[in-house]
Amino acid sequence: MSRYKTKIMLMLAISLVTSVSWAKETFDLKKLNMPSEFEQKVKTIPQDKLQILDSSIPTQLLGTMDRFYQAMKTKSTTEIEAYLDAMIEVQQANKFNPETDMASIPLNTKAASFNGWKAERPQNLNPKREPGPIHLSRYMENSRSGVRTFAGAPLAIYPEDLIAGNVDVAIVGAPLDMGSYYRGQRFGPQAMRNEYGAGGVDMNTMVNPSDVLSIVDYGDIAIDNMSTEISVHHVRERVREIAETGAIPFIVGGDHSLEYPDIAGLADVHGKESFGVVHFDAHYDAGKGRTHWITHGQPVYRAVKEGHVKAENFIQVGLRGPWPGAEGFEWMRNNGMRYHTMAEVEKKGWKSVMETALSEAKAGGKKLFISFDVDVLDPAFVPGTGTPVPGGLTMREAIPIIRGLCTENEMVGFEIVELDPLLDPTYRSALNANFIMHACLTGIAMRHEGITEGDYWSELTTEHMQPSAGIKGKKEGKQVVVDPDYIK
Ligand SMILES: [Mn+2]
Repeated sequence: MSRYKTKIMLMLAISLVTSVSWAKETFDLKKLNMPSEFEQKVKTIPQDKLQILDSSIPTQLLGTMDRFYQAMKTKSTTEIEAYLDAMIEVQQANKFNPETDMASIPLNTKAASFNGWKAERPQNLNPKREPGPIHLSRYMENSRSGVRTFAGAPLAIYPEDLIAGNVDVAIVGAPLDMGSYYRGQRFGPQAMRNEYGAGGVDMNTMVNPSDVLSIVDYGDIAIDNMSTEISVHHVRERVREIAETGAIPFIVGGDHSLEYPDIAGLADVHGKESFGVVHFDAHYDAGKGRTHWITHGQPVYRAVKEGHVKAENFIQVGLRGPWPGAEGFEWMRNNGMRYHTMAEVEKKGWKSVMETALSEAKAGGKKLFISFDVDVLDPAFVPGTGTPVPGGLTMREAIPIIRGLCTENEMVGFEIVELDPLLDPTYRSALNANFIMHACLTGIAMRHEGITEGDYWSELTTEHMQPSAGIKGKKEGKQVVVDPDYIK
């Protein structure tokens, strides 16, 4: 028997077995709740054809089952059967067919440069230096001088640099955009390095994370821009490497596929189910059962499914738009997941929703990871993202909750994803992304200084204390003395 014939026989056998086992669990037609008029008409149609009515195809075509039955009212039995056959054909066409489909295009494992995208330079070619963060500017204070880095921070290249520098936060770029069909997120890290806002004092609290913490720019993680699957594996290794030194990884994407390797890499170090996640996003990103196992629409499902984070320690904030439908919300409910939609914000107000989310994050009693998709912000603030949805958070809403979460919880990591500077010819998307990152850096710095209340405010910047402060200043000789010859 030829190999081809064997294959056909095997397929026949498989389909026979599956159809037999399928027939055994007899399908209950009652489940369909068919209107009696329709039931009468389809009496002579084989029952296995009617089973298509239990799939999503009739509602995909006609919206609701009511509308389907309405449309069938004027049809004859023959016409209905033809309609069912057509739907069965659609169902079959959707499925993987080993005869015509390639499940994957195999990689060329013979390529001399198969791992070229991530192979490391031999370190002995580098000039000798003491390990530790390297400043890329010859100037003391001008953070715009030298080479641009995240938050104007010094650079670190190897884990030894993180250890020697006692680094608290390592900000690392992950320029991956293959997980999104709207590309350009790979330019996120360079846009955030070029824009300001991630460094310096925070006026709300008068805490300066750049002074309090040892922060570094850890460069960009190598990405195979032809493959999300291969890239996420390497991202996981690099996130793990940072966390192993005790530094908190801040991952700058890149698309939201990164949430999966970021969470998995942290779970490798801190332990599975050892931390909670607050996911800021217009979308819930818990898609499942798709052709590709990992895309920017599925990291949440994958992280939960592999057991890195418990659904009940997962909080979603900012959901809106057309996705998910009821099924997605039911999945979250059934798995103990918390969610705060923009609809809830409309109903209860931001302050109330923010307080609930903050207390839920703390109540978990776990360490925390924040996943911040910039599309949680209104497109007015971030037009530079691939899947914008109107009606989002303002910067004034987002900043206090991020700062609060990073102050009140022990952070294991933070990611900011989906910034696509190609879609925003202005500065604002990257600027706002930097200020969000700064809010979390500030929170971590506050905690470092012993402040653990998320709603802490600097008295100096929130109360002018006049006239008493001015009177006191005058008494102490601290007031400006008028000099009529000033700059003459
Ligand atoms: Mn997302």
